[in-house]
Amino acid sequence: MPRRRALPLWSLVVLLQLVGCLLSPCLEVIPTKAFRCMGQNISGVPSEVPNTTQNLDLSFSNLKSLRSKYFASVPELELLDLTRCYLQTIEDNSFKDLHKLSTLILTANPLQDLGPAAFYGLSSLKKLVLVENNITSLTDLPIGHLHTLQELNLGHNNIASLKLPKYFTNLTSLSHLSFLSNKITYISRGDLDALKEVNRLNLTLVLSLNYIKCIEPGSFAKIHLGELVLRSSFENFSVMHSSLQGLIGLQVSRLIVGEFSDKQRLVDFQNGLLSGLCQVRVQEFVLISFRRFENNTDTLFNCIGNVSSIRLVDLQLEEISEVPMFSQVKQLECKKCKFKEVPAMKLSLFKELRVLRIIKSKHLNSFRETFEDLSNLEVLDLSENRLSFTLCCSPKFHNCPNLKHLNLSFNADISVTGDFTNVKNLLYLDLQHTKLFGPGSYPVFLSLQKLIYLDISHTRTHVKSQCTFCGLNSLRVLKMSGNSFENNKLANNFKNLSHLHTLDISGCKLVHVDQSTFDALSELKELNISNNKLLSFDPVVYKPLQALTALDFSNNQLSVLLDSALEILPDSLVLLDVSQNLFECSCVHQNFLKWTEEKQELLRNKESMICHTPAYVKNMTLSSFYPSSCQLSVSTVASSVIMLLAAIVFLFLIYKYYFQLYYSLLLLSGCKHSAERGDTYDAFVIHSSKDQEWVIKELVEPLEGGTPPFHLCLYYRDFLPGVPIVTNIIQEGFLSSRNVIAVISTDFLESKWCSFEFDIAQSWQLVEGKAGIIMIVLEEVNKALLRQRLGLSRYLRRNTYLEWKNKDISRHIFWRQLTGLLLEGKKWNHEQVKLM
Ligand SMILES: *C1O[C@H](CO)[C@@H](O)[C@H](O)[C@H]1NC(C)=O
Ligand SMILES: *[C@@H]1O[C@H](CO)[C@@H](O)[C@H](O)[C@H]1NC(C)=O
Ligand SMILES: *[C@@H]1O[C@H](CO)[C@@H](O)[C@H](O)[C@H]1NC(C)=O
Ligand SMILES: *[C@@H]1O[C@H](CO)[C@@H](O)[C@H](O)[C@H]1NC(C)=O
Ligand SMILES: *[C@@H]1O[C@H](CO)[C@@H](O)[C@H](O)[C@H]1NC(C)=O
Ligand SMILES: *[C@@H]1O[C@H](CO)[C@@H](O)[C@H](O)[C@H]1NC(C)=O
Ligand SMILES: *[C@@H]1O[C@H](CO)[C@@H](O)[C@H](O)[C@H]1NC(C)=O
Ligand SMILES: *[C@@H]1O[C@H](CO)[C@@H](O)[C@H](O)[C@H]1NC(C)=O
Ligand SMILES: *[C@@H]1O[C@H](CO)[C@@H](O)[C@H](O)[C@H]1NC(C)=O
Ligand SMILES: *[C@@H]1O[C@H](CO)[C@@H](O)[C@H](O)[C@H]1NC(C)=O
Ligand SMILES: *[C@@H]1O[C@H](CO)[C@@H](O)[C@H](O)[C@H]1NC(C)=O
Ligand SMILES: *[C@@H]1O[C@H](CO)[C@@H](O)[C@H](O)[C@H]1NC(C)=O
Repeated sequence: MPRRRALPLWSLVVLLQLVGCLLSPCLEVIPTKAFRCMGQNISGVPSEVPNTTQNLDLSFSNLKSLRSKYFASVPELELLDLTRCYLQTIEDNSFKDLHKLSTLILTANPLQDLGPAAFYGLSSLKKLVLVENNITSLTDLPIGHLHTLQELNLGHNNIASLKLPKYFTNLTSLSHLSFLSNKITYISRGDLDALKEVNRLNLTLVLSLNYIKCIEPGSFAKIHLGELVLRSSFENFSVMHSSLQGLIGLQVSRLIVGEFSDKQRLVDFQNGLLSGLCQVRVQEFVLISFRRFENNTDTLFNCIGNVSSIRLVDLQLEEISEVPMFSQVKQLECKKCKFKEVPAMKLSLFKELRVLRIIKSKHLNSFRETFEDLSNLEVLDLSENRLSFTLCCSPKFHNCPNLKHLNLSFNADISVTGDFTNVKNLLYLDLQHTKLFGPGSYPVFLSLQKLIYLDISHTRTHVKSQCTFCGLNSLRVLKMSGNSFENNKLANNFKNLSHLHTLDISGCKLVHVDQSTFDALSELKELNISNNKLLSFDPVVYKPLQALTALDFSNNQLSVLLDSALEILPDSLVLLDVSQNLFECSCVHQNFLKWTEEKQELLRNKESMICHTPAYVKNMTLSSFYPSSCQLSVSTVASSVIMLLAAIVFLFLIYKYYFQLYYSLLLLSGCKHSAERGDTYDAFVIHSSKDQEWVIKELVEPLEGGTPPFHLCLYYRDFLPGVPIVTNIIQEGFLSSRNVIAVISTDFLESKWCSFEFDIAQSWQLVEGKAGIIMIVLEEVNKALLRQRLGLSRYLRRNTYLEWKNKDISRHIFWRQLTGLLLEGKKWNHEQVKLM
């Protein structure tokens, strides 16, 4: 019957775990803190969610309804996501135990039945998301007791009226209230009265994507808001025009009006559209996404001329509209507009302007006009356009003495003349990623004595002139990565930049740095010289940089940092990146390798510090190379010592037990070969040489000459000459004989050789289990000694113990026994049979 194979216990356990994993509905996002159990058909919090959980995502599960104390098992919850859980009913006290919950998300549930105490217990709730919940009215929403609520999102519902119920006066922390994409059509006086009663200066009210037909004038009177968003809220131009009139009396920090570019209802911007805003107090006005501005946009600024900040975003505005007299606008931004020319003349009419940005306008390529008399202008940002112009920069500004920031980055190309007289107070100049003509060839920055920040990265500047940065005596930050230097070397280019704190010369194809290059930079804190082709870190060059805190030397061709280099690194250094160099991994550089081990906190990107040579350790990180190859750990030393000792002991044992080992080997080889060797002899005779006479006379002659004849193996006669005696004993004696006859006499017992042979015989008997030992004891033997010598052998079943007695009758018995024993298992050959 075939034995049934038992499944080992461990495999069962593994199997169970595997099944458990597959069936487990919850993913542990942060151990013991955050769990995601999505898409389950469950009724209740899954049992594997521990009571320590703070963040639980049950979205897309089939919950249908929530009962009282549904979440009792997870009292630590701070965020609960129940998005699309098919919830229709939330019974009273469902969230009762969640005193720490701050965010509750109920998006996309067809709520029909909300108990009046549904949200009881949520004493810390800050954010409630009731998006897409089929809510039609605010009146019955049981949230009046949520005093801590800051954000209430009611987007994508069917709310038709903005009439805020009385309970909103309780929501004193509310700062964000969204009705995005609802069905609000009329806003009437009194609707927002609840907002009047508390001094809510900073509420953001979102009414975008509604279908507002009318805002009754006075609805927003005496209301203070932080932000009001009205994007794609009106059906048509005339409705929008009259509704904005309805905002009269509103005071708002930021008013955002416009469309969504993908949900555009109103395309044209028409004259007088914003006339209603004359009655509104706005600090920042944002007009967003209007496509067509016919030629009648001259009223654009009519009612917003006194707003302190205006942002015009994504407007296809080709020209700046007429600027009202005495405008108060301090900040103006035009982003993604359609200007072709920098409208400097018209913009110069905003006399109060401090910050002007015209950015990301892909049609803007010309700058010919001049900014005039903008005595307050501090920041001019013309970045990310397609500007291409010459005569930068003085001629573009007339009487703009306060200009401090000029950003011309990410444009097409600019020719810099070196004339900065009209803007000599500049502090920040950013020209990065714009192709420049001028810098590098001659000292264009000479007059910018106050400049503290200069970015000319990636401007295709080729530094030929040693005086390229002359005059920049206050400069603190110089960024010029991705450019190039004459002969690919730094040669005294930074003399007199003694206040420099940050220098970025990464990716400049540098192969060499001259000795005195950094001599003036004693205040330098950050040096980025990465992505070059530098072969060495010469201590003499970098020694002057004694204030350095960060050095990026990555991606060069260093093979090692020598001791002298490590010594000059200042104590102030907290960040050093030497990754991606061509390190030579050799224990010759032990000091450096050991240093990298010790400076864990200093070094960045250690995983990219990789051996380059020799080839067999290529791609190995330094941190794995060093300890394995150069460091003798205690355990390696200990194990080596142990192995050495073991070897010594082993050799000693071999020396001491040479014979035993040798014959064991022979025995073992004998084991293999015994089958092949025939039984040449009937018996191998061990005896003392002193008993040789007895052996010949009493043993050999009668046995070999008798009938049947037996063939004995005798060492003096049958051993092969020139073969070691032990080999002979084994090969000729034991392996070729069926029996062993030990002739035991006093001499035998006293002879070392005989004892040795006898021992072999015994061992052989044990190993092979073959030859029996026939012990012939001659009379005069000391019995005690005999017992000691023969030990247990006497009693082994296969051994025979014969006593020789010089009496006829005893001899007869002796012979019968002996021949009987020798006959056992004897194979006759034909000759012998014939002879008989
Ligand atoms: C611009 O407006 C004037 C009247 O204000 C009108 O005569 C002219 O046709 C308009 N031009 C365009 C291109 O709409
Ligand atoms: C969800 O489980 C309920 C029983 O708890 C069962 O009646 C229902 O058919 C299951 N729904 C699905 C989609 O598996
Ligand atoms: C969570 O459960 C453990 C027992 O499972 C209990 O000892 C511990 O007090 C519980 N913690 C809370 C906050 O309920
Ligand atoms: C929304 O609620 C109304 C009743 O107030 C119901 O007739 C309608 O089916 C619900 N819609 C959805 C999508 O659940
Ligand atoms: C407003 O808060 C008060 C005091 O906490 C409370 O008594 C009242 O019921 C709340 N109003 C609503 C509509 O929940
Ligand atoms: C108003 O809230 C906005 C965020 O909604 C915040 O950035 C701003 O600082 C707040 N203003 C005041 C005066 O609290
Ligand atoms: C604008 O919408 C209102 C309300 O739907 C409608 O009465 C009016 O005729 C529309 N006006 C235009 C110019 O389409
Ligand atoms: C803007 O302010 C100036 C003076 O501060 C005033 O004369 C002008 O009427 C104001 N314009 C608007 C549109 O409020
Ligand atoms: C200049 O503009 C670019 C692009 O908007 C911006 O990344 C950079 O920080 C600006 N430079 C300064 C000095 O503000
Ligand atoms: C070097 O800078 C100092 C002020 O830091 C200034 O006085 C001196 O003229 C400058 N020398 C040159 C050659 O620019
Ligand atoms: C050095 O410049 C390279 C780009 O050239 C940049 O990736 C790296 O982050 C800079 N290093 C530091 C420390 O800022
Ligand atoms: C080293 O890594 C690079 C990229 O990871 C690989 O292309 C290259 O064959 C690797 N070299 C060796 C010797 O493993």
